[in-house]
Amino acid sequence: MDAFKKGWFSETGIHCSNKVNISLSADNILYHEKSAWQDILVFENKLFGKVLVLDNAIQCTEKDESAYQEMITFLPLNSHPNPKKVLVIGGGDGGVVREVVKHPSVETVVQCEIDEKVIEVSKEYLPFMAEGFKSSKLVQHIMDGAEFMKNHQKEFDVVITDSSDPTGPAASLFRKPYFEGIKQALRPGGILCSQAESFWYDLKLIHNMMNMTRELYPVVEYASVYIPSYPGGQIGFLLCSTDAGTNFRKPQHVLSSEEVSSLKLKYYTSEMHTAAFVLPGFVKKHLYGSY
Ligand code: SPD
Repeated sequence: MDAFKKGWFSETGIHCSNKVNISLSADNILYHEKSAWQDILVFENKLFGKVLVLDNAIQCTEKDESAYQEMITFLPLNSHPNPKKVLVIGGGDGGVVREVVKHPSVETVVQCEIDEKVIEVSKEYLPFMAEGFKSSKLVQHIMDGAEFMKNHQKEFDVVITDSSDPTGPAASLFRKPYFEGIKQALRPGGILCSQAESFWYDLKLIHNMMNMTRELYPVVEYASVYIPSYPGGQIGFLLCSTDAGTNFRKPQHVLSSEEVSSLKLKYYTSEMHTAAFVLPGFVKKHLYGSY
């Protein structure tokens, strides 16, 4: 694999038009195989810890995964008045399920992951994320989430899409029919949160995602998170609500510092929730039309 040169892993992603390399020293390769769906790599870096890579794109590192998993989970869950049933599409490493099951009002988490191998690899090499799989709240299906939703209408309070990049097995998760499917799967007042890439490299894609979902949902927002191991050091989430009264910037439940600590949250606080919607001027102008 070209990505390994002299002990370094390099992500040369489509985001960066193959003009930027994000490199981490691969100090110890723990696993590298092709599944039926994608290339799966796990290695160790002395600074970032264990690193999961799918099809040459870094998915998570031990050092900063909490930022992604907590925000993609608690932004939608704490924007809903009483989330009881949650659907996670993708998320085979288990980090998002680990966070969803922490939420006190959540009774059931259904997960649809298409690639069983990612779950197996995570259980073996990334137990700090796979721990969510042990929860009795979890019902797991190895299948395409879009197919699953066709037979599960008006069933979920929150749908979370924890996908890899918009190429390969995840490409359809960034298109309008997928967001129409989620709308059907949501109960009244339901909320969706989807991985929506970086404003530094994917502003056009984010703009398209927001425009297509504005035709389906009365409230559509983009929230931003710092993740040093992703290209641009940043990634964002698309949040849509079926309830016109939803204000994503104002969490329904403000967490006390005792709650932040008992939920073992490292990145998410109610302040970070609100701050995630404050965007740089050029991003705000492009996505919302004014500064
Ligand atoms: N560009 C990489 C985006 C990765 C998003 N998926 C992360 C999976 C963490 N559970």
